[in-house]
Amino acid sequence: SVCFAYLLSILAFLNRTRVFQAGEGRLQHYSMLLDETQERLIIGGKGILYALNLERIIAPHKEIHWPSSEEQVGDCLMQGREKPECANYIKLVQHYNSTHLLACGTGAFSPVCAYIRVGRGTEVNLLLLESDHIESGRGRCPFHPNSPSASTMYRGELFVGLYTDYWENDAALYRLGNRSFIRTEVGDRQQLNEPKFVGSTVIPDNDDPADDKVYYFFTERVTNIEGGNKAVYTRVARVCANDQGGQRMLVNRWSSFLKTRLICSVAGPNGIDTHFDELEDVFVLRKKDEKNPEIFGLFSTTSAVFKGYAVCMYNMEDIRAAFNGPFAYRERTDHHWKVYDGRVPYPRPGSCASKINGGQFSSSKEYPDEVLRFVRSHPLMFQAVQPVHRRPILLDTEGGRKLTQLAVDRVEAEDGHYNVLFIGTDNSVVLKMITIYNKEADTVEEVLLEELQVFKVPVPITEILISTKRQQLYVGSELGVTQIRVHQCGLYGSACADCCLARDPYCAWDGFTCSRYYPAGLYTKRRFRRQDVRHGNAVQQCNGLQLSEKLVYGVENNSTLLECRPRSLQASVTWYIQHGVDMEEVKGDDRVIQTPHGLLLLKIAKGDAGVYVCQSTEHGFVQTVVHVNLEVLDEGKVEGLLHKGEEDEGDSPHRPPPCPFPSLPSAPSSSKLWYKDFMQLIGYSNFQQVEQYCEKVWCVSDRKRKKLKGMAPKWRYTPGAEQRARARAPRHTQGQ
Ligand SMILES: *[C@@H]1O[C@H](CO)[C@@H](O)[C@H](O)[C@H]1NC(C)=O
Ligand SMILES: *[C@@H]1O[C@H](CO)[C@@H](O)[C@H](O)[C@H]1NC(C)=O
Ligand SMILES: *[C@@H]1O[C@H](CO)[C@@H](O)[C@H](O)[C@H]1NC(C)=O
Ligand SMILES: CC(=O)N[C@H]1CO[C@H](CO)[C@@H](O)[C@@H]1O
Repeated sequence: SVCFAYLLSILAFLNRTRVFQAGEGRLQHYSMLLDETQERLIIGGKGILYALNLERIIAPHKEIHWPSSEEQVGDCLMQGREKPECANYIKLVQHYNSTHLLACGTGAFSPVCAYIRVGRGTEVNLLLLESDHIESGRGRCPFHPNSPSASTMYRGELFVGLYTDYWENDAALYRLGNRSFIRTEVGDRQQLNEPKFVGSTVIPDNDDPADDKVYYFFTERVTNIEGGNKAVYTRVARVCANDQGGQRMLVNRWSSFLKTRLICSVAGPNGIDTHFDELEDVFVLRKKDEKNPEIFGLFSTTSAVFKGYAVCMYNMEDIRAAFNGPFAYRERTDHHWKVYDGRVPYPRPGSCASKINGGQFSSSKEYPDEVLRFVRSHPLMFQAVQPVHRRPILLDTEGGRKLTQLAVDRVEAEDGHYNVLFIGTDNSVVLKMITIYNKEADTVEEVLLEELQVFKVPVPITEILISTKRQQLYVGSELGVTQIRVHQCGLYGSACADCCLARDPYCAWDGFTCSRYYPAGLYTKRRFRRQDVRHGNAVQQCNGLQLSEKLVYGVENNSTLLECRPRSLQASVTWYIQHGVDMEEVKGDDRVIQTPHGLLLLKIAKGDAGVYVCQSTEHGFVQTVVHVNLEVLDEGKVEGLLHKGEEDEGDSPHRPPPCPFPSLPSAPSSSKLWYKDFMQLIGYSNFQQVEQYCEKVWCVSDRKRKKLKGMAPKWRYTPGAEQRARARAPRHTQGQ
């Protein structure tokens, strides 16, 4: 299937992708902003901002240059920095208000921010840097181009996690408003300990905006009992968006900062879990219910046991439960964390100044000191957040490639909703996958739908944005940005079975071809669609439509091969023989041998005739690949028929079989020699058409070829066909 997917990816590259290439080195460290209302993709690069057309990113675009001044570059070099670092890398672009974007850059180790005027309506092409209002970017943009940061804009205020200083000693979660700022405590390792910021987002708690919370996702170091600084954990932290800090203490400091651990682990063989603790990327999948998005994390592990990647999914319900649960507490840093079971002051530390507290507090500045002291000394919750199903929805332990980015689309299919994962790698590939949870077995099935190569040369993918509205992905690397449609159903071919087996929730068979699936109701007419993402059951969906069926003639006492090659190489194959509605598994023996090409029957007997069903099993899912109807002719009759075909040109009601199998030496007595038969048999498997096959094998005359052409097999399997097929078997006798 990897090979198949690769082929698809090449095809896909031809007309599904568009690549925007920026100037040399422009996109080394950059930021991307999707602006769906204005149909723009904003990219902040090295000393430059691009505004691309979302529909066609290679259409003529706007750009503005914003380099560091010579003086700034000079200062930067004086400080001993390398030339490439001494530039204005634009690491932050956010919507600021209805007329302006906020952009911040590293400014050659002297962060700067500016407002970019963007057009609306008729001025859609406007892109203007307000160059007389350049502000300091400290606390908004890191100094170093490589430094991790995460930001989100909410009601005109910027929430950002970053290193705020030149030496990268001061990590902080900041909020910068019109006149005020608020941040985590300087140098408080209980709050943040060498964090690597990955993402942040605002999620409402209920219908009261005063309870809206900002969530930050990051990794940090944890001190173990021995006082060493070894392990890394992934954290989710949250603050109230309206936090005003304290009045006498915690002035300009969060009065609501709490954090806990995000777990993503698998059970090991010896009962020891392997934890994926390094968060690589996070994706917040918004739903109609804004309060309950699904959170997806892409994690890696560098455990000694194995290296690999995992995707875990979290419910807001579980995240909230952890924050509403007990606080963690330890007597000294060399003690274990325990549940804090003392008195918790009121209002509950970490809650927002809102109606939740009876409207008693209009601002956190009114909170009792006791509450502020508590939150300051107990920032950690005792309960960690477990992923949905308590396990990853996806595991990648193959090694060889790195997974770097994650985006998720929620797709409605005939049999429910699917989360389609788009996972960026370090070698220009985006994996498009779905995962299916089996409740009964408590297992997760991963289905690789497509492997999309988005750049022609291998390069790490550093950004994936998705526009659900446009059904497009925007995939960034240092080479440029590729726009790619999230589906191309036509690639799965026009057959019902192929479309169904692809299990792509975007696609369904519409009676003619594999095309985009739209749920009923979206269009007035409900169309005829065949789709089964959960099981890929083509037999059920496409029965009587397009199932692969074959008629094979075997000659008594000779050999024949019943071909069956599932599309996926990982699939295991089982053969059945059909008896009416029952199917009996074919047990291999000296005479009946399973090969990678199909079922080889040596020294066929009359009793071998019947309908053979080849089923492939992959990840516990069973698919029927082909039905083969084997008819057995006796040797003498075949000989007779061959001659008869030449003598009798008339329209005989007893027509000869279209294509008997070639002559072969009689079956060897020892099963070890069967491969000779086998090699000879598969030598013909390149010929797909029966006529071609017959020509090759029998070298029939032109006259005869014409005759055979009209006899291409038309047999299709339908229930009860077995009996009919038998009844149809040639009844002529020798010498007729
Ligand atoms: C948006 O912000 C910019 C920069 O502060 C300001 O000049 C502009 O007037 C604001 N626009 C609106 C509509 O408030
Ligand atoms: C900051 O200004 C915006 C408008 O630009 C306003 O909506 C918001 O309420 C202000 N925030 C604070 C904290 O004053
Ligand atoms: C097939 O072989 C068996 C012995 O192996 C023989 O008895 C039988 O007559 C053969 N059948 C035909 C049609 O040649
Ligand atoms: C029709 C056909 O292929 N017949 C062959 C079966 O095998 C014998 C040897 O056992 C050949 O002689 C026949 O030609």
